[in-house]
Amino acid sequence: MTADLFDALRSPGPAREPLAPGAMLLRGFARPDEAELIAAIETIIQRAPFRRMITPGGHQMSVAMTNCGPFGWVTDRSGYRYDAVDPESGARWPAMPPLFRELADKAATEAGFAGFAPDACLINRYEPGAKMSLHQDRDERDIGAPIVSVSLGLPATFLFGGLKRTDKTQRHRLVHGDVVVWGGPARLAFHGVAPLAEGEHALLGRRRINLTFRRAR
Ligand SMILES: O=C(O)CCC(=O)C(=O)O
Ligand SMILES: [Mn+2]
Repeated sequence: MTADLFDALRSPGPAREPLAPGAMLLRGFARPDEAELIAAIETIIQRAPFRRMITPGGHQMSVAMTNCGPFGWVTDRSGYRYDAVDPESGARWPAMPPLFRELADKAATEAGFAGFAPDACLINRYEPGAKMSLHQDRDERDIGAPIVSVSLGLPATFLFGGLKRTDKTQRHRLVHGDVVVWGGPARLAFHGVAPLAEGEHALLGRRRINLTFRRAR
């Protein structure tokens, strides 16, 4: 028996579902922290409320967004960028709670990317009907770091493709507490979220909230 297999039998750990080389779905990984995560999100959105941003093409996104941490991802008519300041308030984004950082690092480590130190956390709010089209996360200066994506609230269908937009996409149902990590050979994989179905979540109501952790600078 190999040491790895022995370890796996002794401490099964979270349910892991490999999606592709470099990409891993950690089922229920954020569940133990759900109450603290939701409380922290409520505090953040008091200072930096959700808003539906405008794409460079002039379309309003269906997903409402805000950020915490040193840098926040924003889009407007001039393009996509990371900004240390919330353009709505002119103030710095709320600090990233230590729990967020720790959870992101733990999940990255679990997926094989130890030492992840996110400096940006984009917070996405989906209401029924909201979606995110297939895209790559490529506004970060250093793509050596992975992406860690935490799902809370209503379930969603996550689309995960390859390095070309036209590559076939897999569909994965993500539920409250699931975490997806992609990096290394999967770092620039196309991904998106199908239109959110109607529903009511016990803790978050008619919403899905996604935390996307990145190393932006
Ligand atoms: O909501 C999700 O699960 C994915 C979000 C995402 O891909 C992004 O914010 O770039
Ligand atoms: Mn993305």
